[in-house]
Amino acid sequence: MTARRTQVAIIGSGPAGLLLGHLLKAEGIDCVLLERASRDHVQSRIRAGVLETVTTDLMHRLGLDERMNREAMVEDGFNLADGDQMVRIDIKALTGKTVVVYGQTELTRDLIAAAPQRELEIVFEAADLALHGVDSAHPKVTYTKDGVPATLECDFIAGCDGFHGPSRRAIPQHLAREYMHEYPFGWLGILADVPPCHDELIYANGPRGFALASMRSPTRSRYYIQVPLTEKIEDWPEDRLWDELELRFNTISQHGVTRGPALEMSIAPLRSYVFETMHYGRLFLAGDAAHIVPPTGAKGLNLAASDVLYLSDALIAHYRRKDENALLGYCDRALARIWKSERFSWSLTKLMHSFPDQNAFERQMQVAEMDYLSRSPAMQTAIAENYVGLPV
Ligand code: RFL
Ligand code: PHB
Repeated sequence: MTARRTQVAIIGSGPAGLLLGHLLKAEGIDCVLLERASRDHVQSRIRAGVLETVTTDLMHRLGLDERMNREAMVEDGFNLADGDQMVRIDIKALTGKTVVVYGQTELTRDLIAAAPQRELEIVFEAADLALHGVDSAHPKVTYTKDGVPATLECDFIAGCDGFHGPSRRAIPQHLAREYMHEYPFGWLGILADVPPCHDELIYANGPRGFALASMRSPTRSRYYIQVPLTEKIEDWPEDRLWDELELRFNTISQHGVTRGPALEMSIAPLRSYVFETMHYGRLFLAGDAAHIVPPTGAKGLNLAASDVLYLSDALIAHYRRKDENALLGYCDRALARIWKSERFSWSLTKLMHSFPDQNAFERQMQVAEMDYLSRSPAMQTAIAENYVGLPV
């Protein structure tokens, strides 16, 4: 049995946990990250691709932006298509801001690579993790590493362990409220080393359902299509998916779809979820541990970034100035931004997907909204300011 102490025990080394760990360490606050998966597993998960300023600003502030500055692609706009009609949302002209394409995988790698030199300890493969005494003055986390039981005592626990992690369950049900909305489809994604079909992202709706043309670099593409929840990855040989992507994008994209061997293919269900409260005793939740958005609009990782910005501010105020108000205000401050991102992701999902039980009237509502959007700078601005990220 090993036992030791830190100021903040951080559970999970996804973007939320890693960013929080670096932000606290930069202020001299002691913390340890406990991660169930292996380093290789964490570094190879293919997920988000689009970063808002809130996320890139954190990387700048941490001085961990060198590779991102060099490799990220700055996007001045993106496209919404319905059938062959495509509307370009000029986010730069409409908001003065841009987003960047830089994979979550790359961000995670940069944060993990910088951990040793910043003396940020990450315990990978921490098994059987459990939270104790979160409503007491002496919380602790127990886990097993290489078969040896370990205890980490701390002042605070940051639950950054994603949707399936144990932190949220440490909050008594009767003190919390759950909001859940499930969508009747998932996204099938493919990553391949082929040039993107278009210079900017295209979110496309049409009679065959939703599809997204995204990218990671000028030579690496990321595509998604909407699939019924009953479908399995085995139902989708690569050629079937490429055929489908050609049908969706060849008539509307600049360069047409280039096929290539898949580096990764996976199916993710779509859901909207908020867990209120994000604070109980000495436990604070951040990122996917407390909320999920459907990926339409690319908000998930960026919300994790705004949560940990607020949480690190609050912990710094506690340790530097003994100011408890920021910790008490964390949940409300985070939720105000979360609900607006929930709304945007939900409304873009509704506009851009084919719903199995959709009737002719509901389809006409999508057509009318796209037509309105194509003619209304006011509506384009509303979409653009949400896409680049609402103020923090
Ligand atoms: P993560 O990334 O899930 O990290 C949680 C970590 O906790 C660990 N963990 C545990 N550790 C110890 N003990 C336990 N018992 C544990 N249980 C879990 C896990 O192993 C993991 O390492 O949550 P975090 O940090 O809150 O980050 C959230 C983001 O990962 C997520 O919101 C985004 O990926 C969502 N998302 C997107 N977000 C964007 O901002 N832009 C995008 O373009 C975008 N595209 C996407 C996405 C998510 C997708 N999927 C797969 C759901 C596209 C897709 C397809
Ligand atoms: C991605 O490139 O993985 C991506 C981009 C935009 C989204 C979701 C995912 O809205």
